[in-house]
Amino acid sequence: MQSTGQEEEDRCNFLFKIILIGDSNVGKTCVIHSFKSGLFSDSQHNTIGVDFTVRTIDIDGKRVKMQVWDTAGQERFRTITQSYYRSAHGAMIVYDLTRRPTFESLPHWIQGVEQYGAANVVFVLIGNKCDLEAQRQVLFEDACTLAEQTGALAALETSAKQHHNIEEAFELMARELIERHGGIVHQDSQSDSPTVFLHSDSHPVDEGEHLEKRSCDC
Ligand SMILES: Nc1nc2c(ncn2[C@@H]2O[C@H](COP(=O)(O)OP(=O)(O)O)[C@@H](O)[C@H]2O)c(=O)[nH]1
Ligand SMILES: [Mg+2]
Repeated sequence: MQSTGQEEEDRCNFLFKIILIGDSNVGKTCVIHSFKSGLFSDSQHNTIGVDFTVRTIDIDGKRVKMQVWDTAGQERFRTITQSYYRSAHGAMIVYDLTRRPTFESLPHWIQGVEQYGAANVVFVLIGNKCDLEAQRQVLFEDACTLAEQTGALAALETSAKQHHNIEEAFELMARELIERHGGIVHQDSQSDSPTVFLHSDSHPVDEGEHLEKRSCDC
């Protein structure tokens, strides 16, 4: 028997709307595609209009539905309609670590989240294309510093192409959102921050010095 959409909805414990923003060609659509299917497609993604993808993940036995929105090209003009930000719980702000100007755009995108998003939107900085190490133009440390200065939850480096750190990025976001929405995700009752497995190239902002200097290992 096929379940109805409503039944499906009822079975999940949390539903979070996540938006991806950042300059054109940083890999936002590929990151979403990688999260959805684990696949990478080199073809152009020129979808017109705003679209979203849904994937339900399991976090410590809780079913968390992640509704992930793609700008679908609006960012080319650096103007995203305000409605895109509306009701977003989390934002992934993506830059291309092989193109410094896309990193320098981050304050612009953060400002958009602050201006149009809800007061408590959680955001992370994502340096994508870490498979292109030889072409790197942005140090991970710089992203960590910016994350700390701007109140981002974390800075992470990903490769949509190699499906590296993609799951971790969404899981990190999901755990923080569960936490903020009253869920109990702690495995370790001694800890006062969510227990999240992190690759060496992710940097939770409030975890202190031992995570400071990291480089991408992909
Ligand atoms: N090497 C590499 N290329 C990527 C990666 N992610 C995306 N790309 C390429 O970057 C280009 C832009 O990707 P796209 O997802 O369309 O960017 P968007 O405009 O931010 O949605 C495409 O040619 C992708 O194939 C990655 O992790 N590594
Ligand atoms: Mg796109």
